[in-house]
Amino acid sequence: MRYLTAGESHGKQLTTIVEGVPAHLQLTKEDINESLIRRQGGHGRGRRMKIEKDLVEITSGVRHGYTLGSPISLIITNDDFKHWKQIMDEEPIESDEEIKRQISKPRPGHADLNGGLKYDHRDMRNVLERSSARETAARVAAGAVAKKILKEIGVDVVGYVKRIYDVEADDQPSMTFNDKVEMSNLSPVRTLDSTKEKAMMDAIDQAKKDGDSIGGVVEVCVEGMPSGIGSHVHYDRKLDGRIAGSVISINAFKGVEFGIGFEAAERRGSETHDEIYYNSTDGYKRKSNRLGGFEGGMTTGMPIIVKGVMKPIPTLYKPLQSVDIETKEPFEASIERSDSCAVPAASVVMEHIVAWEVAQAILDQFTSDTINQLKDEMKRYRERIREF
Ligand code: EPS
Repeated sequence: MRYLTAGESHGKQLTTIVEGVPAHLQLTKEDINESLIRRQGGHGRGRRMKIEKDLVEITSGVRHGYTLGSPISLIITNDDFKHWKQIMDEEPIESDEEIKRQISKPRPGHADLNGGLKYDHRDMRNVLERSSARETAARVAAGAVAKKILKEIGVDVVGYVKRIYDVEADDQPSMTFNDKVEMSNLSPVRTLDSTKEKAMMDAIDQAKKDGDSIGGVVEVCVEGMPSGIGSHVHYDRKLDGRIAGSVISINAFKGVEFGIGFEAAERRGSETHDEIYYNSTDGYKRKSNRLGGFEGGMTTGMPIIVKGVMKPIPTLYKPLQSVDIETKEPFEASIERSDSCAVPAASVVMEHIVAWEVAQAILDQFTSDTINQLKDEMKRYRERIREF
């Protein structure tokens, strides 16, 4: 299974093509819209999210509510395009002079300058339109398809906020998976720790008042995975490696860790690894999950627990120093409309990105021309490893 996305932030539409989805999977646009709507919310979002109503149109690969096994194309229209038609239209124009809202002032922290240098775009709008986190809507659409596949084989994925700026949510070890889904959906900052919600919102409001932005940490939990998904035999088949690469590819993400992660550096081996037990009902089990569900690039059968850190969004009302590429003179960075904190939305994005990698690894491992084939194979595999 693979996917491609296309689309500029203020262009006509975002397009996702997903290829390799098993046939006969029940899939409707409501399945995808639910994810898209979740991504749009969260305290700290800017005005753009009031303009957009992200709803998907399925234009291929699905007939009468079921996948055909052919490529699925998903379209999300940018409602803001009507305000940008002149600026973003694909038709040729007489002279470059006519191009409005050209950008010659690169914003620190964005792709503007590096992309401008690489692709020789002196109007750096040609870079920022694609580097914008708007693209994550298209990735969430792909992830929503992955989540549907996973649901059929008893694997569930949820993302939530662990930290915003200096406010850390406590772990909720007794919370069930469904509670996590419900709590994160009810919380304006998508956290499971309701006692920290107000402090998180206050931190966002304060940053906004100061013309600044803040980041945070999001966590994704995957339940229902059998052991042995991924592989130890080659670097690019290690599932934790694939997830890590994919998480870092989310706009503004700077770090990733599984389980205790960086804390492992401060612990002894005896306090780090997860001891192995066996009983005939469950098969092999661990009493702890310090390694976040991975050993040797493969799942251990414990929940996958992965965190990602998002830097503060670099579009600031509080100016940072930069250089105009036309005059080569210093200036204080231009003001663009922005979110002051998109960490709650990023938890939804990361949930879908992790779901994609997990589903892809499963489809790599088992025959999956049809969803029933995949279900049968997974059932047999779960039985085999229980008796191993
Ligand atoms: C973004 C800037 C803002 C965000 C946008 C990402 O958009 P605009 O420049 O139109 O105000 O709202 O995020 C989205 C559009 C989205 O769908 O998440 C940026 O510069 O990355």
